[in-house]
Amino acid sequence: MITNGTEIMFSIIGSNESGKSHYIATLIAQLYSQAHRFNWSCCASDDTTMELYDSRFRKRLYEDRIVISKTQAASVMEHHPLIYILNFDSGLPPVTLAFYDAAWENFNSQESMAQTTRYLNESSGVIFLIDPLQLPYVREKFVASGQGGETELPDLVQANARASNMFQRLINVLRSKERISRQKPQIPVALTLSKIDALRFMLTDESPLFLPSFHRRYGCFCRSDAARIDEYLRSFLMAVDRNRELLSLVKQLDNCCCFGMSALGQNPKSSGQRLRFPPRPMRVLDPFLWLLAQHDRIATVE
Ligand SMILES: Nc1nc2c(ncn2[C@@H]2O[C@H](COP(=O)(O)OP(=O)(O)O)[C@@H](O)[C@H]2O)c(=O)[nH]1
Ligand SMILES: [Mg+2]
Repeated sequence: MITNGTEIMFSIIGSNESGKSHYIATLIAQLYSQAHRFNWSCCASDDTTMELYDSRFRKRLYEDRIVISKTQAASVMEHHPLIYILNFDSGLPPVTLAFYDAAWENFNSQESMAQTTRYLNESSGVIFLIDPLQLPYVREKFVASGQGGETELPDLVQANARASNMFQRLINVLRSKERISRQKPQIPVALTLSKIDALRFMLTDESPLFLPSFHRRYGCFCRSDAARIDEYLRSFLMAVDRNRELLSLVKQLDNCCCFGMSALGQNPKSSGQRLRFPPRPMRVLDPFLWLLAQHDRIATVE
């Protein structure tokens, strides 16, 4: 995702099957459906964007109710990003958002990651997606709890695409972008757990992830809501990431906040990749609102 016009750019990065394509699809839908709440308006900037969104994302997810296929999303959209313009009622300068749905292979080495996200170098923020179902401890618990078998889980990614390796690679790319070798990169990074719907079996209903969003209630970015979830997810990672790899990487960043979201609000792996009901996104906007707030584009409340 890239925003310019005012030279603000964001990137979405994550390993294979971490949920990038579905995230982009539902984030764009939310930019429209939540416009009244957040006092912005969103419009597609060109015909290609409208056609691509319609054929690759909207029709599949919302009409045919099947998941977005891998090749489908990546191949075309790497060359034709979806471009939208977000106008704010507040009169703040609009931002242009460009979404590249990159193929996962391209994040498997530092060099190719930097190339694929040509714009990572110019990014003003990163949403880094981690699929919790790819964390070995969560997988074990998922199977042991009788939630489903291995077939209902995402394929395990190769070692070099593991979330922690990819996260380290991202930090290295950001360090070289900021031309620092040891210090912490300053750029805001939203460490975002995807597919939180599938974690319900491990978490209580009182988990802040499943409580109504205060950002939505107030129509702006709510700091205490984000802080609650950040704290909650840090303890969650402490418990499930037994080698503490992810948390130690978080400490290598100057400005990192943890988020959780679900694009679909259901696990299509358990229903042959067909959706049982239309997408019911959960907290998809949270990391995006945080990045907008980091760049003073939306109002913030405590
Ligand atoms: N439970 C659950 N599964 C999801 C969700 N979003 C995606 N998935 C599953 O994860 C798979 C990979 O998602 P995708 O967006 O293609 O990942 P990408 O490779 O990073 O683009 C999909 O085929 C779905 O089975 C979600 O919100 N919840
Ligand atoms: Mg994809």
